Amino acid sequence: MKHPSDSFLQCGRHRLDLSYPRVMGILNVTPDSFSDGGHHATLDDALRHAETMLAEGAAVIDVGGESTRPGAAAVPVEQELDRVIPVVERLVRELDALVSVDTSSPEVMQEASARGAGMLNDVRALRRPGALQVAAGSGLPVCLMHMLGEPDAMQRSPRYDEPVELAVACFLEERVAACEAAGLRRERLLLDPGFGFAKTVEHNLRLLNRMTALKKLGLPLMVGMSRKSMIGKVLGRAVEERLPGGLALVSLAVERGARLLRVHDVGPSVDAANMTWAVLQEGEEP
Ligand code: 9MG
Repeated sequence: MKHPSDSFLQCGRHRLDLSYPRVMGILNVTPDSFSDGGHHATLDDALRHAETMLAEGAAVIDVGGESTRPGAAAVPVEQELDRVIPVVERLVRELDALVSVDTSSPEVMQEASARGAGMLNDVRALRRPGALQVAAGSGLPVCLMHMLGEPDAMQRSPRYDEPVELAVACFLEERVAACEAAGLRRERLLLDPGFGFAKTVEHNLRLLNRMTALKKLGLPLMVGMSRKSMIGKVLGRAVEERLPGGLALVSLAVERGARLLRVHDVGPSVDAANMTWAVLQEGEEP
């Protein structure tokens, strides 16, 4: 397997090798992701879950304290800090994990990077006031995701005046330019088409099929489709029945160039990604 030096992302103290597909495990620390009360129990649960995902092969743990589901309400920044920062600290200190923080708030980015987070994942692509400057100053890699509008309104009637993959590529190109202008070098960026964010099922399917349009931007691609409604709508499956459909999407995303896969079900996704990658390494038909 080749390890070109430009396939490594320096994530704080960790180096993330993206010369082959890697898996990011999702760790939601929103109240609806925990079954019961006590703060201590919640933290311990989060830690145990992260430990399991690392043992199953997750390269990164993505910690989020604000739901980005369609219709989700905004969370005050103090609450987001209270939810996220203690988890980041313990993941870093006790598990030496490479932690990504799923946030759009500059305050959370700042605090998380000071406590040892290794990556920032922003579904708003650093468009909140101050986010660009804080992210640039953090020295961390950043995932820029495409989304039109805000989570509370985005699924009402998403419309694009051009093929969706071109609209997404154009948006991401513009955000990369904004990052570079703010001193955040492109070597620190990952790009994400934002499956399920202001997109119909048809948009999502087309975007995955045509993801090579984004590969042309020359930056590592991250995707998140795990358990999303696009699987439910195509297959008629409830959330807890979406793993087989999700694994098919992992495999296709790897084939279409994704190098970081954000998932709930880490073990099966690692296998799906590695199996697909093994096939791809043997070359294509002439
Ligand atoms: C936080 N979050 C939820 N879905 C996501 C996706 O598809 N990509 C990224 N980067 N983050 C996501």
